[in-house]
Amino acid sequence: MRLDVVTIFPEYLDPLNVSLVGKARAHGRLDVHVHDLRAWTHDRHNTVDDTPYGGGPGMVMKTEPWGEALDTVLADGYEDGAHGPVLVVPTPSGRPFTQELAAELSTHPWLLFTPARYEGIDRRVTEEYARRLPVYEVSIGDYVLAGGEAAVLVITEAVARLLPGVLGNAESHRDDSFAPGAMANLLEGPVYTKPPRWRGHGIPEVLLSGHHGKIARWRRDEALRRTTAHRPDLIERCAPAAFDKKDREM
Ligand code: 6GU
Repeated sequence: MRLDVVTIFPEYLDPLNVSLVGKARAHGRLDVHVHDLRAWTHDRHNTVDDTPYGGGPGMVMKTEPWGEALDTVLADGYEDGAHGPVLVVPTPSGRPFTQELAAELSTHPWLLFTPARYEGIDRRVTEEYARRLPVYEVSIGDYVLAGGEAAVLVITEAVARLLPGVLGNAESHRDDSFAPGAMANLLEGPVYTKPPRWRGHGIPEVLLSGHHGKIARWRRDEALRRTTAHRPDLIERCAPAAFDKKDREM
């Protein structure tokens, strides 16, 4: 998968060299290109923003640098043989980023991110590229960030770990909170490793029983308990058939 990020803070994307995403790059599974938007300005101050039409606080990112930047990045990518780019526009007014959307994005060979600062990018930029490319306007949650760069890191990490060969063990995503399947819509319960006693804390007996059926049931109970406490909205979304008599007695 190819990733391009156009930003006024290229160094904000340095974490893409680290950990799982960094390793995916090193192994050639991810081809990451970070570009400085100011490279496509032509004035002495490398201006990327201006005051909003209609008035109001803050500044709006200008059309021209984004247009030149995106044209150049697209041309370069096509020249490299990439095809099927999609534009991912991080914005608090986008559609919610979910595991499902991460899975959908992970099927595209090329993602182009346009994280904005200030009050966002002049609407005409999205309009223009929506004529040529699928555009996903995406929000990572109900809070406001100072810019979209952190959202690019979040989205990239969620997408990269779904790419074939990146996680190593395909089973690792099977029980993920939000993964499809029997535990769909349940948060993952607690996990433990050695030693068996630490500062007076033991581990649940059942995990030492070797009884796979009992262990699976315990994990499901714990997932249900945690989901009820932290995300009752997810329980509401489960089909009633997902619960048995024992669940209802919990
Ligand atoms: Cl994608 N960008 C910004 N600036 N704030 C956000 C966001 C994105 N998602 C949630 N809040």
